[in-house]
Amino acid sequence: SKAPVRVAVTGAAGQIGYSLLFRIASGEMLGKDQPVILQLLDLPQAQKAVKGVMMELDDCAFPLLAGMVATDDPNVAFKDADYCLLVGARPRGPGMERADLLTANGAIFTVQGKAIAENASENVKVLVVGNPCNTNAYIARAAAIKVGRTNPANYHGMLRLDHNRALTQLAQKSGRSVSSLKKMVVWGNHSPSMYADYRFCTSNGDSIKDLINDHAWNNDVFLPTVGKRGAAIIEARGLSSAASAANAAIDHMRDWALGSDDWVTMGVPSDGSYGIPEGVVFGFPCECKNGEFKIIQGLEIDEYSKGKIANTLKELEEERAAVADMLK
Ligand code: NAX
Repeated sequence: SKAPVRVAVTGAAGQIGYSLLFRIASGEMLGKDQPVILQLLDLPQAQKAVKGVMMELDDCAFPLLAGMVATDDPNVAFKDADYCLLVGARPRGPGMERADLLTANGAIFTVQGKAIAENASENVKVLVVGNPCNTNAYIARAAAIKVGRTNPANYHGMLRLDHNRALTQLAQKSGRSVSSLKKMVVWGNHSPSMYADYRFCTSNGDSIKDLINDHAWNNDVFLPTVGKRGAAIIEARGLSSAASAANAAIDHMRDWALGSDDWVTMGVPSDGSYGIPEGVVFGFPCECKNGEFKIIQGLEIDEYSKGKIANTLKELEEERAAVADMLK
């Protein structure tokens, strides 16, 4: 049988943690033959709640759960970690400006990026879920680069929830099954500015764009529905998306680790592809194989798409400018 791998999860006492940890421990993320050790980070005041979650994990008697650690120290949480899911973040409080949110999170993610680079496995794969997730991933990566050791390409932000939201909207509109849809992509920031692009999307070889053939629906219904889905969930549930966010994190990590036969949207540090400045953590279409990901190259970007991509990039550039001083 395989040796256990170490999976660090931050914000372990939160809502997403409560959906995520049980699925990781049951083997849905890394495979039904891969034992895992969970290394759970949360704030000091949340340690009691983390203990409660660990009691429930114990009570599942998961065959693949080879150990658990709870801590409020990032150096302990990330020690020898093979996978890090950074879920915990500073939520936007009443009267908090966007810039305050960016700097509050900047402080968290500089510490965590450094702690990962100093303590984790050299091949660690990092996924930031906590918002603003693209810029938080950018910050963690920048802090990690100062340390060295880990691979700067392996600091990702989560766009997969947007990708999955888009797939279901398209399936419902086209009458095709979600499982038949291939080659979806969401460009840019995990925010309402993201550009869910189904120009390349197919269902059993048929073009979804041709099947739907409705530009007004794309612009006036589809994009706003996907972009504002998080707000719609809060409005309906009184709480932000949690199970679907945990599901997307599982999907992202599973495909990255085990491979995928379809395109998947990942927020990855740009290598300059499609004119996105190097290092900006941006939603791109990717393929995954043997534990590696690659940005799909050579897709045609039409005028409408150019405008959408420029718009979401502009927002990310503004976020990057707002945290630049912290990364000096
Ligand atoms: P909760 O408030 O339920 O849980 C957050 C947990 O993180 C708490 O237990 C808190 O104590 C902990 N925490 C805060 N700061 C920490 C730190 N410095 N180190 C370790 N733990 C820390 O939030 P939840 O609903 O679980 O959401 C977590 C994050 O995911 C939020 O930032 C949220 O905005 C973000 N989301 C991201 C999504 C995405 O698609 N990328 C979608 C869902 C979600 O909105």
